[in-house]
This record gives sequence, structure tokens and C-alpha cells, in this order.
Amino acid sequence: MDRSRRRFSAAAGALAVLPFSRALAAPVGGTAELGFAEIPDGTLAEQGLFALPGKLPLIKKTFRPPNFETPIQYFRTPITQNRAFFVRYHLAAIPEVSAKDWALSVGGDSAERELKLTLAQMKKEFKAAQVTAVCQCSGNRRGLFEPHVAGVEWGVGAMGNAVWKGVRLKDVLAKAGVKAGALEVVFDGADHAPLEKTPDFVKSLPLEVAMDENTLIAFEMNGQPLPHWNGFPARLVVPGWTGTYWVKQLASVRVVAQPEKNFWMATAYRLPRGKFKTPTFQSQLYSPNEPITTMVVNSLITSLKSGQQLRRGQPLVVNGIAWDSGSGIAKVEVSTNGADWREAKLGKDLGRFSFREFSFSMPTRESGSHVVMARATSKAGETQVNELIHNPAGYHHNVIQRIYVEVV
Ligand SMILES: Nc1nc2c(c(=O)[nH]1)N[C@H]1C(S)=C(S)[C@@H](COP(=O)(O)O)O[C@H]1N2
Ligand SMILES: [Mo]
Repeated sequence: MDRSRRRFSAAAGALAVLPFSRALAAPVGGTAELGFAEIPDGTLAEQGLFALPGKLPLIKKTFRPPNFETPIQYFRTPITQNRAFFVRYHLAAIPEVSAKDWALSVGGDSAERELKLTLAQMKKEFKAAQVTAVCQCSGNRRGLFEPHVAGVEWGVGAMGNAVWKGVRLKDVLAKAGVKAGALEVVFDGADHAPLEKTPDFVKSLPLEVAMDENTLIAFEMNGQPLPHWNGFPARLVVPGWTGTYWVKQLASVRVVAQPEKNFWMATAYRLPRGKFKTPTFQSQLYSPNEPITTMVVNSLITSLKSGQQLRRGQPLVVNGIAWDSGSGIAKVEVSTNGADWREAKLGKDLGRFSFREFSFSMPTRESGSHVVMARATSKAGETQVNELIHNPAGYHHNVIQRIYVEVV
């Protein structure tokens, strides 16, 4: 019997009062009810909801720096509303940038010239571009790792999907002029550490990813200016790549001929080499590990909680969302008995970088327990895993959920 199964039996059987006391101890998002591990992590058990200015109540992970995750109910629509969108920062000093005073610096040793572009200039000089894309933290679901690893103990909500609008980074780089020999493009935001002990958050991308037509400098999210907490007035949008590259409060862009070697590239956000089939970041392969790059295929069931009881005769509805790094979702299969898989119906295609809704419904004629699973497969042929692929920083958790429901 696997661990979550045992947890379920205990909750449903001998300790009939347990679900209630657990509800008190774990107001939101315990690991068991998400269909993963058996024992709720301390952090997950103690967390509560808190509303940052301009935001709905989100699941508080840390105040300084602000780390807040999106409660599961906001994933019942394919677009995540701005006020519910998760917030992730590494550094606690986040200036309120005024749109009027903001200007982006563009340069670097592999740029032909230096530019300083105000928001008005950016909007006037470059063609508008838009993409619907998932921003997901590399460490989304880290709190579900067993054994646990250090870092923000995220549940399933360190992600969101939005319509991002701005200008293409490649158009801005073309105006600056990219010299032969350019290797990476380096991004810095306006935030910094309060005590200058922590290195400034600076990220780089391979030149070809920076030049991709879907890589944007975005000013808008779902038709509104970016919320402060999501990067106002401008952020990088790198569809398919994990959230770490989506630099907020973007202040400077530099085209360089050498690999960027600061802490956030050389030490943090790295994976053991060769463990995942994601693309390699060629210019950053100088140690036994490599930078994380694109997201792995994944899904989330949003219509059920583990331990939930359904009345016999009520349909068992398995709805949720699926996403990958941009090949698009080919299929989502659902199992309700731990053995057979049936294809769910896919919702409207909002673009290959977007969440894709799925739905499945089954009549319940008899009482009994079900293990409900959903398994997404991308158009590139990648499928969610049965067993966690361990890595020290707790990235790329795409283990198939196992949600236990009881028909009574
Ligand atoms: N300036 C700045 N940009 C940043 C970060 C940061 O700490 N500072 N964190 C990154 C990480 S790790 C993630 S997952 C995303 C989260 O985006 P969100 O806060 O809009 O949800 O922002 C990225 N951009
Ligand atoms: Mo992240």
C-alpha cells in the first residue's frame, strides 16, 4: 500500500474525527488532500491566507521576501486572474517603480549601442505583441517532495496562466544591434537585497531564446497593467521556460559574449545534468549541474480533494488543467481504479503555452473508494511521471496525483 493510500484509510476508517481536526490544523492545502504525500509538512500545516495590497487572500509562505501562492479554486478557470496570481521574490527590497520615471537600459559588450527607453517610447517604437502563457516557479510543489528539500515549501499554486502583452524582446535587441559573438542576454530587475549580503537577482537567457518571437517585455497582464507584485511596470515573459527567467521590475537588458556567472545562474536554479529531458543551456554547462530551462508536462485536478465523500448516484467529476513547455497538450487520461486510463475531454485551445482545461465524468452506481488520477501527455510525447525524479533543489515535480474519494 502506498503512503497516501494509508493516509486515506486512516482518515476514512478508525479515526473518524481526523478530517475535522486536520481542517483546523491545516486551513489550506495540506499535502494529503492534494493527492500526494501522506504527512502534511509543518510549513503547509501552519500556513494561512493573507492579502497583499491589490491582491486577494493568497497562501502565505513568507512575508520577507514576499512569497504567496494561489489557492486551488482559482485554477478552475484557464486564465488566472491578476489579483489571485502567485507572488515570488527572492529579495525583500522591492521598490514601487513609477511608470513615468521608469526607463529600460539596453546595452552590453555585444550590443552595437546603448539605449534608454521610456514606457511611452517602448509602446510607440515597437509593434505590440501578446502571448497566453503559464508562469510557473521551478520549485512549484517542492513542499510535496519526500524526503523534503530546503527552499520555499510550495504546494501546487506557485503558477498561473495569463495573457501577457508588451513588445518583443527581439525587436528591442534589434534596435540596439546585436554583434556577432553575442552569447547570452542578461536581465536585472529593480529589486535588491536590503543588506547587500544576498546577491542581486540577475538572470540570463541563451541568445536564441531571447530572440524568440514569443519572448516579450510585457507591460500588461490580462488586459491590465501588471500588478506591482508581478513586476510593474515591465517584466520579461519567457513562454515555456520556468518562472525564474521572467524578471520583474525589469531595469536593464545586456547582450554579452561571456556566460553570466552570478549566484542566481551559477549556483541557484540548477539541476543534476542529464536527469531531465529538457533542453540544455549550452553556455552554462560548466559544472556537474546545469540551469533549469523549460517546464515539464504537468496537470492539476481542481474538482476534487483527497478524502472527499460523494453520494452514490452523483457523477464523479474530474476536471482540471494541463500544461507543458509549449508543444501543447495532446491528451489527458483519467483513471478512477488505479489500472485503466480513459481520455478526458480537452477544453478550448488557448495557445500552446497556455493551461488547457480537461474534463471527465463518470456515473457512480456503487459505493466504494476510488483512486483518481490524471495524466497529461504533451504533443512532444512527454508524459507525467509515476515516481518523483529527485533533485537537490526540489524542481520539476510532475508526479501523477492520487486523489482518494469515497462513494457512500
Ligand atoms: N525582479 C525579480 N524578478 C523575478 C524574481 C525576483 O525575485 N525578482 N523571481 C522570479 C521567479 S523565481 C519567479 S517563479 C517569477 C514569479 O513571478 P510572479 O511573482 O509574477 O508570480 O518571477 C521571477 N522574476
Ligand atoms: Mo521561481
